[in-house]
Amino acid sequence: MNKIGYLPGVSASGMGLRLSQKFVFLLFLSGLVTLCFGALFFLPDSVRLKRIFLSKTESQPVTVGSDNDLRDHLKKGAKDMEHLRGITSAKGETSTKLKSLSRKPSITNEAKADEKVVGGEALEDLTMSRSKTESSSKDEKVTSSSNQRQINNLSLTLLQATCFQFLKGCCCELGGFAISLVTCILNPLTISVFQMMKFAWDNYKSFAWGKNELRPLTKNGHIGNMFGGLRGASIVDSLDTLYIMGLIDEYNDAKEWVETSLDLNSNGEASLFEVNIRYVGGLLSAYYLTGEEMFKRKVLELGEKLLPAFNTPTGIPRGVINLGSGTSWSWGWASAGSSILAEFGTLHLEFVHLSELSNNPIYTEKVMNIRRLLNKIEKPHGLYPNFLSPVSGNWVQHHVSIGGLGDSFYEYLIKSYLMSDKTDEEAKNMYYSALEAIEANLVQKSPGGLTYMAEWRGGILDHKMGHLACFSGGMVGIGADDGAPEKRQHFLDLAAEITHTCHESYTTKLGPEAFRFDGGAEATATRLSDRYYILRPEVIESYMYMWRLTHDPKYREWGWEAVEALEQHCRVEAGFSGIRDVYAQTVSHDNMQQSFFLSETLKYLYLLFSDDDLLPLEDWVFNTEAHPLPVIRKSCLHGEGGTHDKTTSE
Ligand code: DMJ
Repeated sequence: MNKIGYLPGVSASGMGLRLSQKFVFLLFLSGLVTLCFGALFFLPDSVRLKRIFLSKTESQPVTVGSDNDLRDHLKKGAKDMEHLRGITSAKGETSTKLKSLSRKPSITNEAKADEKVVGGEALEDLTMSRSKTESSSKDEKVTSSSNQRQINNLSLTLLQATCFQFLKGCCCELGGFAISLVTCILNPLTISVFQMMKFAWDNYKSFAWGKNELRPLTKNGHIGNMFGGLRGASIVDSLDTLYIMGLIDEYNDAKEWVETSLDLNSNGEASLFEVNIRYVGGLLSAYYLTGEEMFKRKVLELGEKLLPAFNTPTGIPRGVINLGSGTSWSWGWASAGSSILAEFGTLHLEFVHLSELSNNPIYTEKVMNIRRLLNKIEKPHGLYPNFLSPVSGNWVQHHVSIGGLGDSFYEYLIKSYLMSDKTDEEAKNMYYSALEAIEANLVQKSPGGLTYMAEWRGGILDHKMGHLACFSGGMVGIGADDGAPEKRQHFLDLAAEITHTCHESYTTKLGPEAFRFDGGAEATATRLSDRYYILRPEVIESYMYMWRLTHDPKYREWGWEAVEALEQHCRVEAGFSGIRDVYAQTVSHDNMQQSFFLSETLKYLYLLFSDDDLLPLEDWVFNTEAHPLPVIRKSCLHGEGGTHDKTTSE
């Protein structure tokens, strides 16, 4: 029966509407039709209409014959896109430029032309120059083709999202339609990230569905060995991003796959850490955002399978677990059978929520036991080394890093405090003591005035910072409010300085895996082996937090630079790919679309360009894979209220 039939006084047929109701409805409807189709007719080139409304075979082939034609296209595109390029212009102008982006984008050139640009002529454009001055004119050129593609994409997405929604024709969807239309028109920045997500997802779905990650050059799936027998890492990692962006059909496909095909009875060597941050984190946040019980069932089933990893003399879990047999062991490469700080120290947020959802304290007990041991063990200069024996409970090596092997342990200390509604004093104290030790021993200023966090090897400083360590700008920022009040500004300054340094490492708008500050280097990778970029999120993550904390427009400006660079250098025919050398003249792709690109990089970009009330930081804490988990309100810790009162997600 038609839903409308249930409304009192209104018959199932529109004929039963009163005249005034009919009039309002028709007015609304015709407004939408006019807007939708008017948008098409006001667009500059009608060939595009055919491309949108006709199938591929019916549409007129667009030929881009000579290089001159192509250049004409590029020029035209560049002109139409001036307002978008303006975003990366002089600082003072940025906020005006950002505002100017709120005007409706217009379609410029042909998608076919874009393809040609990407595939052929643009090879020259898709190069990266190491020096900033060398690269500037090239960047201009690259920007025009990318911008042209961007605006086509924006317009297409706008038209698809709005017209398709409309043509579905359901009255109750009109509200959603209006909202997406407003969002599209008012915020082309978020819609371009939305479009990137859709592109990444669609290609994953076409070529790698059910596999862990997409190989976008060879157009096939990658399974890898991090998740044991678990599959669909990109699906689980994407659930919340799709949902937040309003990609509801895509979210529904993902949900259905999780329900019918995510097999948790797998055998194989899984990383406890990776399964926790991606699968447990992804399912938890999908549950909290949508309220779908199926996600809760799945995550509790998975959580139980992780528990045997903690069966060690100290309760410090080993890094690898067979989810089928429950046997666990340490990574072969970790010295003397040790466990890794960033791995066993990055379970707290998810495990506390597993206890919340299951009403079983065991998960919280496991992570509190880790916390206790770390709190009481002696620490060299107050620092936490990266390797610890799960047998003796002693440090195995004195290598300290805020980047790889250490990073998210520090992140989870402050986030545990925030997620506990600021009641977890132990986490807070451990965080600020650790930060004090980091500042005293690791934080350095380069000759060029850049602040960075060096690594520490038994007392000797290694003047290098990893891309992974760039999350720390955001971390120091979100913790600024809760330390000593007189240090608030100091922490905000430190956060801003680190984020600035990380932005500096993005010489070519994308940054290397590690960069150095010795031998004359100022945030540049000096080793060939450090020059790759695998679509990592950390720098953008810090932009997002710093934007939320300061509203300094430079963070959005920097985020937009990253969007452009991702489009120019990482977008390939069937998805996004990492690149092998951020300084190389000719781009070489690594053929991998990492699942964290969908989960983190694109989500942080989307949040960076969205209003602060989309997942407000007072109510949500992001796990290290950017899966939002709700703050657990104080009242529930004292047993007040049911499950539904416990979090802020409802
Ligand atoms: C992600 O899986 C997580 O952010 C993790 O904490 C570190 N590495 C990747 C992204 O770079």
